Amino acid sequence: MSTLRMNTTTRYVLLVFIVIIGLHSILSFTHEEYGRATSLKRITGQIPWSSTSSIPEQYYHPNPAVNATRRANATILMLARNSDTDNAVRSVRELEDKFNKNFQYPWVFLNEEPFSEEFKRRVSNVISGPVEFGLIPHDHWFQPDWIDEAKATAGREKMVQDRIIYGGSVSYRNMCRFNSGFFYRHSLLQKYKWYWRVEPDVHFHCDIEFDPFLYMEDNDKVYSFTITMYEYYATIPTLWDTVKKFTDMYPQFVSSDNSMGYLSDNGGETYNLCHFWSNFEIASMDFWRSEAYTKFFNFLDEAGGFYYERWGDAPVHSIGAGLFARKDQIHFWDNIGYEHNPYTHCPRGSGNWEKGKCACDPKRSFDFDGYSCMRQWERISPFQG
Ligand SMILES: Nc1nc2c(ncn2[C@@H]2O[C@H](COP(=O)(O)OP(=O)(O)O)[C@@H](O)[C@H]2O)c(=O)[nH]1
Ligand SMILES: *[C@@H]1O[C@H](CO)[C@@H](O)[C@H](O)[C@H]1NC(C)=O
Ligand SMILES: *[C@@H]1O[C@H](CO)[C@@H](O)[C@H](O)[C@H]1NC(C)=O
Ligand SMILES: [Mg+2]
Repeated sequence: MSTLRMNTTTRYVLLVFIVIIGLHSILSFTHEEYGRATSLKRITGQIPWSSTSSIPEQYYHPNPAVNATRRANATILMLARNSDTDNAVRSVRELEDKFNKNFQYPWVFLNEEPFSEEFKRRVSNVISGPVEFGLIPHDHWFQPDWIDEAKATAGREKMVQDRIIYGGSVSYRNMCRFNSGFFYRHSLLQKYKWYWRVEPDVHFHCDIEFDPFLYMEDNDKVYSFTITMYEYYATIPTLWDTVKKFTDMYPQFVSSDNSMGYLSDNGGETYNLCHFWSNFEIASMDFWRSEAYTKFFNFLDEAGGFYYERWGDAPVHSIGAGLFARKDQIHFWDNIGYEHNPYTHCPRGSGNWEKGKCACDPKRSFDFDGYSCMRQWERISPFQG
């Protein structure tokens, strides 16, 4: 009986094998793309364990050495409104699943209004470690009295006419100014050096089984990003002139190994609008707390461009980090697959996509988009994947 079954099985397996080989040959000849995707050369080129990652093994979890003693002085930070509850919960849940369940870094949520019980309950339910909810002090959020409201109104009306995104919004301007110069002064954040900024409704497409904070600490980084792009000129027409006035006054703050080659195509005369997309940031708050950045932010704030124009925290952070830090202190995370509508960064470096089990399509990564500033970044910091 059993011999007969073996024979039947063997014959069956052989038949299936022959059919597959036949199909493969036919497809390879008739479909060029199929042939390329399955050729032996290509398959072996993609074997994940033969490739390297840009993050050394020691930062990966589980690693007894990391697990036992080392933790970064870090928090995960989200600014949100009560109306963001559903999207906030989704972002938190995703980052917990992909990263924080293995690390249990504390979360901090900030809002200029008290968080609702519903927000706190829903968010706490999906968090593995400690969580705190903070109220933003009035003066850190709202438009200061010394802003000329007539001028600010005229600026907003012009931007509405010109159909600039968020052009008519005061609350958006409050948010940009807060993110530029205030969040790291909040009392709940004083006890931390590092933060990871997360927004409602973002997506993490890969497992993040390494500790990005410790990597930054050990490698003397201060700022990091996943996506870089051009800013809308109409939101910052006088920003660069203001920056130049500041650096003329305080040349001692500008790093001799800065990222001007990323920010400007003509040695600093004009801004090329490149910036790190700040809805994702892993960075040092001590860098923002430094004398250089503090004086820089105050100088920009006094110029009033957060309200007369619509200066974003992304160009402000990018210019601050780009000028006051060394370029090697700014890190690009190829291996963090990240999406904020409408753009996605998907890992492209050797083995990063496989190692992170990424769900995104690397071909459609924003890095390759004409609107990406990756070329400008790689001009000063060639890609090492
Ligand atoms: N508490 C609070 N958070 C805000 C407000 N406006 C925006 N945010 C938060 O600030 C971040 C950026 O806002 P978002 O609407 O996503 O701007 P976009 O990403 O530039 O389109 C998100 O984390 C929002 O939840 C606001 O008026 N109050
Ligand atoms: C990490 O630490 C926890 C608590 O100390 C322990 O239970 C767990 O087994 C450790 N995991 C690894 C991989 O070392
Ligand atoms: C964490 O960093 C903050 C800001 O630099 C500092 O005040 C605090 O003492 C640090 N905590 C630890 C445990 O090192
Ligand atoms: Mg957003």
